[in-house]
Amino acid sequence: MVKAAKLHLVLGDQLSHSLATLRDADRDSSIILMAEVWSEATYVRHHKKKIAFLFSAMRHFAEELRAKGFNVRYVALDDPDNSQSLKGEVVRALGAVRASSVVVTECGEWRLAEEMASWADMLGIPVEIREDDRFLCSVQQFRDWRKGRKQLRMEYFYRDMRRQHRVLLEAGDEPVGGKWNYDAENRKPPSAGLKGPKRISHPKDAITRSVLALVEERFADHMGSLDSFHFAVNAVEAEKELQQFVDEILPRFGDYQDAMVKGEPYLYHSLISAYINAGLLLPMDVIRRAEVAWYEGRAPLNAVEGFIRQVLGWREYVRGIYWTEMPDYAERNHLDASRRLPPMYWTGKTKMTCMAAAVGDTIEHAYSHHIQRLMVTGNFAMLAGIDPSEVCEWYLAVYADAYDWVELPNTLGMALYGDGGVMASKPYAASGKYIDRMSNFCAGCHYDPKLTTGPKACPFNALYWDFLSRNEEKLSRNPRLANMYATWRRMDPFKQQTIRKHASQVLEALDTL
Ligand code: FAD
Ligand code: DLZ
Ligand code: SF4
Repeated sequence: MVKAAKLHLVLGDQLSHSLATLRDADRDSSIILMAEVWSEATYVRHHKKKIAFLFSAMRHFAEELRAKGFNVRYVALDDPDNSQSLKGEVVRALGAVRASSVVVTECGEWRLAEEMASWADMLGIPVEIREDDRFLCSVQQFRDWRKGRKQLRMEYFYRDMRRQHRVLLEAGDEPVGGKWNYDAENRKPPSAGLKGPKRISHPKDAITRSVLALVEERFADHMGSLDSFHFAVNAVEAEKELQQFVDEILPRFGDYQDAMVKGEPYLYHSLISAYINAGLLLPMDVIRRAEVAWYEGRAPLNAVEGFIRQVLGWREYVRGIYWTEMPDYAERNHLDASRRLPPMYWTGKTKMTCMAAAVGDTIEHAYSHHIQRLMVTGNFAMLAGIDPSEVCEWYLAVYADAYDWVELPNTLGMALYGDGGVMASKPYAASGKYIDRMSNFCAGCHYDPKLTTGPKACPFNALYWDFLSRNEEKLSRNPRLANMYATWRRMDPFKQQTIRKHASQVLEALDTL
């Protein structure tokens, strides 16, 4: 039996050489364990591209560790002895090597964190769970930050993070340019013919090709296709994408952050979420690269500040919300929504051009950008009163960047208002008018964004008023919705009734819209 000082477990979304788990890994006596397991690959029916990306990135990371001289025990999904669970693989590894303890970095999902907390008793040896210092705000720091605050607002958290990490700051504690937030200059509707730049692609090496074959064979019934697999699968490739973003794309990130264009899934977004979340890029590196682009005059402040706010602000904020609100957060359903998720979310087959585009991009790329997630698929699910647990399961399965810590607050809290206002100060509810303004979807749609009732009416319109009306008790005291409720109340009662009747027909026909 080999004698190992410690067994260092690296999870699939922990592919960073600076990971706390590896801090004291020793080339002579440590064993580094990585395992592809059925339990992690199927706790939701992950998109095929998400599984392929992660398995290929895991295998590349294991090779890099071996090249650095570490002893890596890598268990592939089709290894005949694979127990197909992380716990089972830790037990099996400890049967093969005599380690005195297990070391792991805190994971990103409550279900696994709970399981890992019981490993020490089960194994009879210490299991050291280290803080994940790739994040810029620890869970304890976030807990301290929110203590005593009646209302949580990302903007104040973000300013504190800017001060703490000295990002886009003048010599004192003042923001560069005099303002903390340049959103007023962002978010333009798409100009005619707007197209995003061509993205770099990466050659598929032997590791990726063999993972693609494995995923095709074992996960045939999962959503999505493996055609034109375009993901970076190691840090060098992810860095190339970041470089292209900073050099060519970032300057227009702010302007078109909220724009949506048919056939242009990426526009000016960075596409780095899957890489940061899996550990191939580190958030602070990404932030500093964008910051330097502004200091060197290569990107305007509205774009750079807007981008940094997403990574330093929103990303850290949602993680803090997740760990300080769980476990009951996942069960919340403030608006008592209970409808089933319509099949269009899985097939993309619908006459609604905006939904077909958002779901179609998702099926093809395991990606759609923030506004499609929030204002199209999320908005529709909220207006239609779809059960949050079904919506959250969908988002967790279909995006390559999805892990519970980031998906849940964004979906349940931001998109569905299922947490009653912890994440968002008001529901992000919008009618077809918003989608028409921010996209080119409506021009070619079967439905008409200007109509609220009748067979050609945009389904978002009647659903929007119906949503406000049926949730009046819970929402009408929100000052940010006062204007909308005033408009609704001023409406002729017959018109109100006609709209609500049409909304109930739309809800009855959800499967065939
Ligand atoms: P960009 O638009 O280029 O933004 C830059 C980076 O900022 C992103 O890569 C990401 O790291 C960070 N970021 C931006 N917004 C957020 C946010 N709201 N929360 C956390 N990080 C943010 N993001 C995920 O990483 N995983 C998810 O599972 C996820 N689920 C979402 C579900 C819903 C309903 C909504 C509305 C948003 C969700 N987001 C999620 C946030 C956001 O949509 C994605 O991070 C973004 O679309 C990823 O694309 P990008 O890398 O091109 O981002
Ligand atoms: C998402 C995922 C998948 C699909 N497969 C694995 C796997 O086989 N092995 C592994 O260690 N991790 C995998 N992951 C990522 C984990 O689900 C992730 O570490 C936890 O959900 C915690 O964030
Ligand atoms: Fe979507 Fe309505 Fe516009 Fe059609 S008309 S694309 S359903 S917003």
